[in-house]
Amino acid sequence: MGRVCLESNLFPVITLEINNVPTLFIKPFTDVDVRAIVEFVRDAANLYSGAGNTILFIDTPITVGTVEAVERLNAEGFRVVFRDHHGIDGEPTNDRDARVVAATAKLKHLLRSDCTITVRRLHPACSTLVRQGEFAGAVAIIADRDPDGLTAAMKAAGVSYPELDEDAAKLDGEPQNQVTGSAISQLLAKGMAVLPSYDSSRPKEREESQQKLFSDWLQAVEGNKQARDRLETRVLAYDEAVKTAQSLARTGTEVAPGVVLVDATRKPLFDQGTLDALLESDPRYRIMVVRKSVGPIAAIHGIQYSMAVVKRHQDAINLHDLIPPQAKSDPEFGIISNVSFLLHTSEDIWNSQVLPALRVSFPVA
Ligand SMILES: [Mn+2]
Repeated sequence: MGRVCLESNLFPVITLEINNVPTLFIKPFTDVDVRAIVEFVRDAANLYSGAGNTILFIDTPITVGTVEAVERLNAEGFRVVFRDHHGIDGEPTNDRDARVVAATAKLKHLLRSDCTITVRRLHPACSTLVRQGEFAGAVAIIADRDPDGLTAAMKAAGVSYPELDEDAAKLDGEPQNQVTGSAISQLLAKGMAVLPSYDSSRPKEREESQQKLFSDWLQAVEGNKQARDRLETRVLAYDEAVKTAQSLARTGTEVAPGVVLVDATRKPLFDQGTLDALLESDPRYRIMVVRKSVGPIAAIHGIQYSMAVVKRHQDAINLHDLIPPQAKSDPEFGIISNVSFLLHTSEDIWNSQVLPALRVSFPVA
């Protein structure tokens, strides 16, 4: 360990060396993210001269930034292999989906058979898109910065265990199912559930905690007892967060037909999966909203509203219909949405656009 890697002063990043393969965990949204990817790969290539020229992108959201990073690496002579399950399932129904379809087409045109973009329905976990150790000789892996990205990158680099694919699908699913995997998987899920939320006064805190969590979990999978003990201490914090979620669930109010709102601004440390499960158990509710003082949008705008469609209504309700079709998913603009059943907005957008739409015409019963 320890030969890697990029240490940026501009922003914190999560990196691991998995079975000697430098791995960067990132969601490419901005020019800075694109630069981080390109520089990470260049550094990795310099450190490991002779390691071939293959770069694996796995579970990376298909954004304009992703396409740009792939184009630049391709132009620099790297062989980029792209495997992902964020493709649009069926016809695009809004501008955001259309942009993903366009970006997907660009990647497929550029990378041909090295580009596999499928859908979550067929591949609930990205680990099923790689064989164990298939990319053990890669120069670098670029992965999504979540447990699906981590498990897929580990398997690709050659670190796996029998239940990994099944666990990864749960880890990438609904919050209440994330903690239902194998014992080792639960340590990762519970650790993720109690990561500190992004706080602009301590911008590196969350990243550093997640870096340590990913690093300890990788080592625990490889059999390291101390790493496993450190993960167990995070489980104690998780148990507390479950209790807080239970008390928050009792405070939910219906703000529009079928829409329940919980104000968690005074109790930021709660378990999302527990809260979701309790709210979902009420048959009146189709959309759950949590008002938060923490998170990427709250860091910029003060407050954020995080919406999720109840599982049984996810086919019928698309939260992207609540925001202008040309709206960009970017915390700076007060909107984050990568999937149709999750939407985060600033308080301004919630009050001026989302809540009025929910009250007047949405969701269609
Ligand atoms: Mn994923």
